[in-house]
Amino acid sequence: MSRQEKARGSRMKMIGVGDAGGQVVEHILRAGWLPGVEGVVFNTDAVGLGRMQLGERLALGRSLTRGLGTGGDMELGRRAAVHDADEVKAVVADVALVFLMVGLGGGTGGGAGPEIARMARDCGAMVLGMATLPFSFEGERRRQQAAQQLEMLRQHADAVVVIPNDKLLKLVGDDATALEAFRKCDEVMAIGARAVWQLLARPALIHLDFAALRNALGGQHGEGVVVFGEATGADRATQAVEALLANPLMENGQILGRSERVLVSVCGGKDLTLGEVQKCASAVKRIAPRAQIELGAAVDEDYGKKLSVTIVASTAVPARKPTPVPVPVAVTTGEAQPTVRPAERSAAGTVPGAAAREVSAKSRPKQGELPLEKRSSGRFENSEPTLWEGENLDVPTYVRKGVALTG
Ligand SMILES: Nc1nc2c(ncn2[C@@H]2O[C@H](COP(=O)(O)OP(=O)(O)OP(=O)(O)O)[C@@H](O)[C@H]2O)c(=O)[nH]1
Ligand SMILES: [Mg+2]
Repeated sequence: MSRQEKARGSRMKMIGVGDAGGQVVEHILRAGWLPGVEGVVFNTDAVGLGRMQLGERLALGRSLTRGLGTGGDMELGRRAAVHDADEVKAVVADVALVFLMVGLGGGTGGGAGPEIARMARDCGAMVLGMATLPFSFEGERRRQQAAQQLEMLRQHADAVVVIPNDKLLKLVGDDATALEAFRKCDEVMAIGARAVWQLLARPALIHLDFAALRNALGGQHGEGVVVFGEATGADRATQAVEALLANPLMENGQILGRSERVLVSVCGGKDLTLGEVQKCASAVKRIAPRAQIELGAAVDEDYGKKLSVTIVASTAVPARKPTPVPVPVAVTTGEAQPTVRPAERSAAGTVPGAAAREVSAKSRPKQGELPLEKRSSGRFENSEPTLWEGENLDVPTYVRKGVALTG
C-alpha cells in the first residue's frame, strides 16, 4: 500500500515534541477535536512531561539530559531523539499520518522534532508538521535557531504549516498574559490540525487527496495563517466566510491577497450542500486571486446545523524585519520572586510584547542583584541570552525552577 493510500482510513497520531508541542496536543485532546486520533508527547524535560495530563507521555534522552530538558540546546535535542530511536519508531510504526506539533526555537521541539519527522517518514507515515516561530521578544538567537530548525523540519516532513507567534498577538491584544498568548497559539495550531483531519477522516463531499493536501501545505513557503469561521442558519455559508474575514489574522483579507496557496476546508452536517461549498470557495477565490486554491469538503454528523470554513494559507517568504531590543533584565531588590516557565505564568505575567511596554514609574522595579548563585547557560554562556521577562530560558529548567537533583 502506498503512503498516500495509507493516509485515508488508517491510523493517525498527533505527536507533540517539547513543552509547546505537548501543550498543543493536550489542548486538542481536551477539546476532543480529533476523535480517534491518539496523542503522544515526547519531552526531554521530566517536569514538563509530568505536567501533561492526557495522552501517552514519553521521556526522550533521559540518560543524556537526566530528565532536565535541553536548556535550548537543539543538538542535544536531536541526539536525544536519535538515542531513543527505538521508542520513537515504536510510536510511529503502522501510523499513516502523523501531525507533528512543535514550538521552534528551543532544544527539544526544534532539535528532536525534525528527527522524529524523519523517523516517522522512514516508517512509512505521512508527516504534517505544525510549527510556531518564536515571538520577536524571545531574542535573535532563538529566532535564528528556529529558522535553522524550520529548514530541517521542512526537509523531513511532507508539509509544514508555520505560524509566527508574533502574528497571534493580534488575537489576544497587548494586555494578554503570556499564558493567554500561548494558549491562543495552541488553539490556532489545533484548528489547523482539525481542518486537515476533517478532510481526511470524515466522509467527503469534495474529496481532497493527500497529494493535493501536500500541494496546498508543502513546499518552501513563508508564513502560514490558519483561520476559521462558522455559522448556522439560512445563509450560513456567507456568514461563516464573514466570520472568517473578521478574524484579525486575516488583516481585512490582505493576507489572502499575498497568499500563494490556500487550503479551504468546509465542513458541515448531513445537510451540507455543494452550493454552500461553492459559495465559500468563490468568496475565498475573490479575495485570493493569485493563490492556488485546494478545496475539500467533509460531512461531520456532529456538526448538526453548523457550517465551518477553515483556511490554511501560506504567503511568500517575507522580508526580514529588524529585531527589537531584548527586554532588559529587571529584578526587585526585595524577596526573590519564584521563577516560572513562560507557559506556567499566571495572569500576573503579561505578554512580553507587552513586557517591553513602559512600566509606570511607581511600579518600575529597581535594578539590583538577587543573592543567588550565578546561573550557567552552559554552551550558551558566551552568546546572547534568550530573555523572557527577565528570565533566561537558556538556563536549564531545573536550575531556573530550583529542582534538586537526585542521582
Ligand atoms: N504554543 C505554545 N508555544 C509555546 C509554549 N511555551 C513556549 N512556547 C514557544 O515554543 C518555543 C519553544 O519552547 P519550548 O517548547 O518550551 O522548548 P522545548 O521544545 O521544550 O525545548 P527545551 O525546553 O529548550 O528543551 C518557545 O520559544 C516559544 O515560542 C506553549 O505553552 N504553547
Ligand atoms: Mg522544554
